[in-house]
This record gives sequence, C-alpha cells and structure tokens, in this order.
Amino acid sequence: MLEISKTESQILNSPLGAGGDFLPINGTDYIELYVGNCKQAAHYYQTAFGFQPLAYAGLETGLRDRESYVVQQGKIRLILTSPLHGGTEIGRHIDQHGDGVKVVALWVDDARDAYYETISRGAKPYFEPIEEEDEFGKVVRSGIHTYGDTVHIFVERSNYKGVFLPNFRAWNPTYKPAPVGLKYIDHIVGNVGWNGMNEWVNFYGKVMGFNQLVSFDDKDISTEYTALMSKVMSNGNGRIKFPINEPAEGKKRSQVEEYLDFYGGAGVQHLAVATDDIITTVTHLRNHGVEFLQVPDSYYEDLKERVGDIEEEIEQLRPLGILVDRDEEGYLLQIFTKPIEPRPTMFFEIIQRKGAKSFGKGNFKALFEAIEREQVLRGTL
Ligand code: TYF
Ligand code: FE
Repeated sequence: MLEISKTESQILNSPLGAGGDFLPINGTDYIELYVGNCKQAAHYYQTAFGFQPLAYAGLETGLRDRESYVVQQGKIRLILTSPLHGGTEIGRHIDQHGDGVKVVALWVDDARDAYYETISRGAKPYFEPIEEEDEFGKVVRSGIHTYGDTVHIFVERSNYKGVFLPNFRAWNPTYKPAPVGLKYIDHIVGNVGWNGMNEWVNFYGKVMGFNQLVSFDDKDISTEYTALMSKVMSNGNGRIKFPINEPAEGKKRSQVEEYLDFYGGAGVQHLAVATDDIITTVTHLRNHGVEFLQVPDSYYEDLKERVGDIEEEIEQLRPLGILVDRDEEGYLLQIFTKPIEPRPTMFFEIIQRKGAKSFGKGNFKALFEAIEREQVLRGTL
C-alpha cells in the first residue's frame, strides 16, 4: 500500500466551483455493513434478498483482524464485515450500533481529487488517498467522515479488472439462490439528531457540492403523522440521492428518535433499492421470509382515486402490500421491510419508479401509521 500526497497548487488548480462539479460521482460503489456474524449475514442476503456471491477477504487471504464477504445484485454491492477478535474498531462499532452501515462508498474517476476537494471544504478525513494493487490492477481509495460514525469512501477503479477490490479474492460457492430483480441503489437515507438536518444538508451542499432536490416530499411541517423533517440532497448528475431526516416534536415519539436511541446516534436509516418489476421482486422476497410493514386494507380502497390509472392491477398490489404514489412526472411503487436486525434501526425500501422522481409523500400517512403500530408492539411509542 502506498500513501499519496498532493501539493497545494494541485488543489488550487482543480476546477473549483464556477458552475463546475468539483466532485463528479459515477454512482454508489458499495455499501459496507459492520455485522456480528458476516458469514451468516452473507447467507441471509443471498437466501432472502437474492444477492450473488462475489468476493471474500479474511484469514485465507492474509487478513488477521477481520473477515468480509461481498455480495452483488445488479449494480448493488454489499460488503459484510465482522471482526476476528475482541477489542477492534469494528467490534466497538457493532457494540455501539448493532449491525449497521459503516461505509457508503462512492465511485469516482479520481479518488485523490475527491479527497482534497472535500477536505479543503471542511470534510473530516477518515483516511488519505491509498493505492492498493494486485495482479488485476490498481485501485485508489480515500475516505471522509459524514453523520455519526458513518463514512464515505471514494473509489477510483478505472485501472482495475479484478472481481471487486485488490486483496479480495473471488468467492464462488455452489450455493447461489436466484436474484430477485434488485438493480441499483435509488437512495440512502440518514437519520441525524435533533436540529441536525440543516447541518448535514449544509455539509452535502458545501463540502460535497450537492444540491437540495426540490420535491414535494420536503416536509417542512411536522404533523401528527410525520414527527420528522426531511430534505433530499443530490449530486450533480442525480445518481446519488441522500435524504436526511431529523426527529420532530409531535404528539407521538418520533420514529427517528427511536432509531437514534437504539442506534446510539446518527446513521443510515434505510437503503432504497430499485427494481423494474416490483410485483415479482416482492413476491420472491416474501416467499424467502422477508417481512414488510403492513398497511390496512382500506389503503387500497381509495388508491385508484388518489393515483389515477396505473399499469398494475390493484388486486395484485393489495396482497403484497405494495404502496403507490403519484407526482407531476409519473408514479412510483414502493414497500418497506421491517428492521432487519434486533434493534429497530435499519430497513430496506423496494422501489419501482414509473416516471416519478419523488419519494412517496402520499404514502407517508399510511406508512408512518404502520411504523407507529410497530412502535406500540415494541413499547417505544
Ligand atoms: O426516503 C424517503 O423519504 C421515503 C419516505 O422513516 C420515508 O422512503 C421517510 C422516512 C421514513 C420512512 C420512509
Ligand atoms: Fe425512501
């Protein structure tokens, strides 16, 4: 591994501001979760969610302190990492947060530029640009902190031909359940502390050059049903969308506050993954034991009135619990899993967009009431 430094003049000569995108991002590269038992978690993501085995790193590749399994479906790559002994940073993260997202890695053309552009705008360094190499080529990575203990890692991989990253080897077990049709990460939501939303909106604006998405989902009022506020930040080409939630004082205890208490601070609340056939995807997921939030049957009674004509049969959506919302540009279908770990923290959203660019504001009432019913069962409302 090689550390690379960069002179100040190079930083100053980079295309700053002036309308240019100082942090061009090609997409999400991978999500790394720190989990108690990555071997079993990998099995869960394969069996329940249809992820495909991709890569492995651990004792057998020379690592002494950790083991990682990488699974992939469409463009979505998850790294599942566990410590191999006590007293590690990974173990501390798991003790504080439970299983959760540590890294949201972003695919860039220049990981050095990404690092210096963001550091010079106030990002807190996680690690300086590092070159890693193996027989398949070279990858440059760098990292900065974001909300809570979560970090962004910039990944430059144009000179790499291996299956994942240097020092991982291909993982090709015979057990390979079929994919369920998940294609890419649509958005990644962060829950931050009281009054934290604008701080992190400013971080993504100033430090990362993102813009606030103007969408009717911008909830600047807290109602009986929301008890949260949310703004969506998006990068220049729109491939990265990060909604940021903060709790709001309401009649009831905010679901965001519940998350913060159990996660032990700010962190990733949900990963929204896209499919182009949500009926098939959710049918498979349910058959594999994935549990979803349930809306009352009455949700479907006025659905047609609310969203107008849609291509799907409402009678197909109803038994699966799939929700629908419409905006000026089209409609979307979405559904939310229950939390996927013992703590009521992270969950998945499955989303299919048919033109709509928003996030399902019309479903908030039904969705938040479903979450509140779960909170009542947990005794946390
Ligand atoms: O990403 C979103 O904004 C939607 C709505 O706890 C949402 O998925 C917001 C908060 C929440 C669950 C879903
Ligand atoms: Fe969402």
